[in-house]
Amino acid sequence: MSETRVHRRERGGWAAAWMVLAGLAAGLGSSIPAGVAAQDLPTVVILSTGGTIASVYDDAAGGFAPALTGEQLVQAVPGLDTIARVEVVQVANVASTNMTPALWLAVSAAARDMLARPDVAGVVVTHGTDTLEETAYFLDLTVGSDKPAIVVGAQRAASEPDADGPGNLRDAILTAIAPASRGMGTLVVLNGEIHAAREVTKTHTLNVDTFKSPGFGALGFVEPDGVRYYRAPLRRQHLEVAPGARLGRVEIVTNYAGADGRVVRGVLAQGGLDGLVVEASGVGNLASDLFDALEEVRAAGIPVVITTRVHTGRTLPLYAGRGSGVTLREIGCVFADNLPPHKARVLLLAALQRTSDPAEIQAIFAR
Ligand code: DAS
Repeated sequence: MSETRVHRRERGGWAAAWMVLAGLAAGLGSSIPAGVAAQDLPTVVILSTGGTIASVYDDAAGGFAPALTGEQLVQAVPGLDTIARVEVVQVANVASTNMTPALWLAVSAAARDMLARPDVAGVVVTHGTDTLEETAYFLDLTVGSDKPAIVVGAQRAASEPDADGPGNLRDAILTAIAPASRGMGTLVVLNGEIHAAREVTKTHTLNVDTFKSPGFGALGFVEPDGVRYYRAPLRRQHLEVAPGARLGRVEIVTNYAGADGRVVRGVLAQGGLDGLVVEASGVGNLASDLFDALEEVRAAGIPVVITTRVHTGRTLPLYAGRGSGVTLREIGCVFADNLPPHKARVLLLAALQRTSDPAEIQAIFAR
């Protein structure tokens, strides 16, 4: 069934459009050189992990589920053989809601190994969109190569007539081989936009125009004549995380009207907590009762990181009163700058490999 549906999309004229694009790009100095022999084309390694980009409709289950391999995703992109030599590594085939820190480590190690090969220009990670930005940020922190790692997904499953996966995958490969992508770290490419891993977030549940960098905008675009950048990410850092590392247990809790700290006390009582990320309100303020519970977490020596449920802007100790930013600073909480809770958790997990000292963790969040 999947084959039939994928081929139905190809018959829809995408292949013809691709030939026009490839021809245009060949003459306009993009990453598609004219008249280059196949063996001289850049090599891109696809690390396939699943997600909607690899999903087809499962009649028995009544919904979409990952089914296609990385090889099948590559085969659905017409004309790839004129721009890159593509190799595929199947790392997983899961919905990205089932990505785990252990899988992040596996993807990061594979990316590092592949980028260390002199013949590899870049890697492309195919991924579900739900947690794509977490994996992308982990890779940005840990891969440590000048060559790009591109993370790509799709909003329409491969079995749909308007599947956006093949076009997005083509754009991701073009971005991976573009010389201008060097030094940009891990990039997220969907819907023709190129975003920095630290800044990008999914903003719409269904629309194909979903990955945005609120407050900042895209770094660049994949256009008919090639990849074009307008700015570079400044807030990048490398944290060494060994492939066999044990990433700790870091939970996320949220502030809301009437938050009384019961969830925090429950998490603390279970034991084994290595860190806590709090999704505060506004510039970083909490209900007083939630603050009381956080004092217990801090008294146990566990790092606490303050983020906000507001979509743009940073957290800062600005207000006084029990639960305010000033009191959170007094008990040794770390302020996450403008990272959202799920990315603050990624950074905290990586930082905890080096230290659990709040001052040192604060310095890492300030970079
Ligand atoms: N199936 C979801 C996921 O794997 C959604 C998607 O990929 O767009 O994240």
